Amino acid sequence: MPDASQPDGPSGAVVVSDVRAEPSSAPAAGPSAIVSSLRYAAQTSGVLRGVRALLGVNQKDGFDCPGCAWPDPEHRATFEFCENGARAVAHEADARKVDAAFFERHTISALRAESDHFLEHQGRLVTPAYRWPGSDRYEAISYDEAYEIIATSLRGGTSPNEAVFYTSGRTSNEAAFLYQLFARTLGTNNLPDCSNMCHESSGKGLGSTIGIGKGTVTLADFDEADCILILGQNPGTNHPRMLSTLAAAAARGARVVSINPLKERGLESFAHPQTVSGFFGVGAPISTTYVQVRINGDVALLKGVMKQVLALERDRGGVLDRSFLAEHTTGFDELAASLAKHSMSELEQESGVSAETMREVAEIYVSSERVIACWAMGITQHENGVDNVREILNLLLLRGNIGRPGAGVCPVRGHSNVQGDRTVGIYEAPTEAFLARLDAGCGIVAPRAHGFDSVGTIRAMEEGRVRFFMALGGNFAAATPDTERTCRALSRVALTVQVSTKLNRSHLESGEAALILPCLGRSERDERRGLPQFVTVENSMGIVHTSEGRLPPASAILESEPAIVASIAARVLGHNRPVPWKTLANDYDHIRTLIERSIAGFDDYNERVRAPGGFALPNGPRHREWKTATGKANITVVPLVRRTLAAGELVLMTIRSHDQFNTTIYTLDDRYRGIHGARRVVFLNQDDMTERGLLEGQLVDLESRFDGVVREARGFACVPYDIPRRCAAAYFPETNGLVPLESVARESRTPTSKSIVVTVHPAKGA
Ligand SMILES: Nc1nc2c(c(=O)[nH]1)N[C@H]1C(S)=C(S)[C@@H](COP(=O)(O)OP(=O)(O)OC[C@H]3O[C@@H](n4cnc5c(=O)[nH]c(N)nc54)[C@H](O)[C@@H]3O)O[C@H]1N2
Ligand SMILES: Nc1nc2c(c(=O)[nH]1)N[C@H]1C(S)=C(S)[C@@H](COP(=O)(O)OP(=O)(O)OC[C@H]3O[C@@H](n4cnc5c(=O)[nH]c(N)nc54)[C@H](O)[C@@H]3O)O[C@H]1N2
Ligand SMILES: [Mo]
Repeated sequence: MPDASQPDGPSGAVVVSDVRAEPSSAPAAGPSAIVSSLRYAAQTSGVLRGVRALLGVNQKDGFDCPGCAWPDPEHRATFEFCENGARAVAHEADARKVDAAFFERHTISALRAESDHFLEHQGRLVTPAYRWPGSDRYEAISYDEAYEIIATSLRGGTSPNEAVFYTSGRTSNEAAFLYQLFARTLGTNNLPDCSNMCHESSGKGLGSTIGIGKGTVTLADFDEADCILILGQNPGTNHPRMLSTLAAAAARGARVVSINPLKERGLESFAHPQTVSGFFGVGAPISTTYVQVRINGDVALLKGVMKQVLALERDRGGVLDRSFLAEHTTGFDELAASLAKHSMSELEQESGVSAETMREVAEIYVSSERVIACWAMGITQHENGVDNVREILNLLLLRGNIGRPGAGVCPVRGHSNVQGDRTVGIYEAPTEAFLARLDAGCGIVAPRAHGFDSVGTIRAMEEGRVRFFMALGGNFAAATPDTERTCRALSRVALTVQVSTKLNRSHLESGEAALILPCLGRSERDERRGLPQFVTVENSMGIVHTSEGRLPPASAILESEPAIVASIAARVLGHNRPVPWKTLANDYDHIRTLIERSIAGFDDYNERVRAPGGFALPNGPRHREWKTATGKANITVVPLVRRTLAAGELVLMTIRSHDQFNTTIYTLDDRYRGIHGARRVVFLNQDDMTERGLLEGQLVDLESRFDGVVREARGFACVPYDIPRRCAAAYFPETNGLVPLESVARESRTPTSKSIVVTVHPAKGA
């Protein structure tokens, strides 16, 4: 029976759902959050295994929480976990198994009809499996047989650039390093990753302005900041541990300014589960100012705020950090001249924010000695995502808010090791300096031609230019844009290989032949020849630390990711070409020694990473060293973003619910936004609904139009919500089919998942 929580069934039938939307008035986190995560743990992994798993998260000798990349505080409470981290761990500790018998019972076409939620809840993958070309089933095979199938495919007729190696950001430094070394020795830079769809715009924007594609702050800076700006991020759901940091800052009087089209519960108030007041659900206010910008109105808003800052400088003087601007930056005069060309009313119109509010934010900004700016997907996933980042930098640079305590930039990463993967070489466009050092460290000559990014991979698949596709984690078919087209593109690939912990859409929407390689999860004990191993990861603030699983593996046969990559590389390239793969995989210290030799910043890796808390990678801007072409921090003039909507059109942002981790759907609820039991919902402004004659709960179809092509997503229940006019929101990945493959950010080529122009129509057949 189709309902609003399920994907369109083959019939496309639609029925009115019982979706309830009562925005929660309770503060984020707090006791109900803990109860809810423990309930989930008990359901999926059995109480004991679940609680043991939770206790191992983010302890000094435990494993890194796979939930997000927010760093751990120095002094950890015994229960330093958040609801969503707990859920991620419990989900991995699932006691159910997807084994040989499972694949005998289920055909691929039957599994295809199931929801993503169903697939992920079948249990842990515990057997390698192969689907022959033309077959409707996976068959259990051994790892060894799987490696032979891969080697045959890569040795026979696939040229290196017809092979693509995708990575999702949960992969450890050790596995990622071996993986890119394998790809580059084979002869390709086809190393797309989830970053291409995530913080690529941050990397490009930061790299071109301050010379490093990463943030500049550490956790300690949050204790000193007077003002924290949070743009396009929903930490209550996506980085819950960040709320403790924000609540502490707000409690000591720091100003927290949230810039978001939605009033997100977690940003409004927060109850810390570890404190008594938190336990009784008394919420501490977090945001002192909440600016409800319209979707993609951030450039206009920031220009307005900067105009006000310059006006304050004219009125009062002493507002700008003149000596910093002179010594450390370029481009200030051009910025000031360009701001003078825009009128405040124009900026009000494009941002949807009043001049008074911009003035208020400017006042807060100039009266704060130390300012940090944080952001996430609401900033990066727009056509002008890179410019958004540059505009944030412009504001900070005006008052020298980089390279001193309590100030700086903080792009809050998503996957727990997505930043580390990039550091150790998962990148389709590596620099010459990176490759030269890798060549010297590993005795190879890496290819110089840049490879495919995520969107480029799909285009190449469509054109028949990809014969082999391997994914180290992730869910490529569901996480990428233009779902139907992407699935068709994937089906043209001769062999697709997924290294995974759980069943997902990418196992079903695969190449002509397909392999599933199950692997150990991060929470599990990883022993090589009887010796326990740990891996290392880099958090959002450039700190590299250890992660060591404690739980017994879901199955004794499961291989680790580094071992799987090493085995494949040895089989394809030869045992010692260019490095002794098996020796490396048998003792991860050897991998780290090789990383130290091959990548800048990892001196004494094995020693330093064993120190409590790990070590920080070099970060020039922290010391006001700018590795840019000008040798300075670059202030840039970015074009004003003007919204051009035709009559009836809305801008749709695709966002995460509270109970999902990317394409992994834990439950069908989104508690803080008051949604229960449904995911196919669209949040709309009441006036936009009235204008269209739409009622609460009514089913609608969404249409996006791009270059003359119409894309459709059917059967979404309308939810009136506090969102600016002509803005709409719905969940990812259900709406990925609406995101045109060609609609990407300039420079970063990140899909524009937060600004899709759509129209809304009463559902066909409802
Ligand atoms: N529980 C959980 N944790 C996660 C994840 C998860 O799925 N679940 N995913 C992980 C990953 S990979 C990532 S990248 C992060 C994502 O973390 P977020 O970026 O917080 O995730 P989104 O749900 O995409 O939320 C985007 C936010 O930006 C706002 N927004 C959208 N468009 C605009 C805009 O134009 N301007 C402004 N100012 N705001 C806008 C939305 O209202 C929303 O609050 O979370 C990580 N952590
Ligand atoms: N419309 C829209 N699309 C988006 C986004 C959006 O906001 N809107 N966000 C984008 C963003 S920010 C990101 S990061 C991407 C995410 O893209 P991906 O990283 O590709 O997707 P995930 O859903 O995180 O991957 C989940 C799968 O990873 C596997 N997995 C989990 N743990 C492990 C492990 O330890 N090892 C291995 N080998 N596998 C594991 C499981 O099988 C699980 O099914 O999606 C992007 N797509
Ligand atoms: Mo992400």
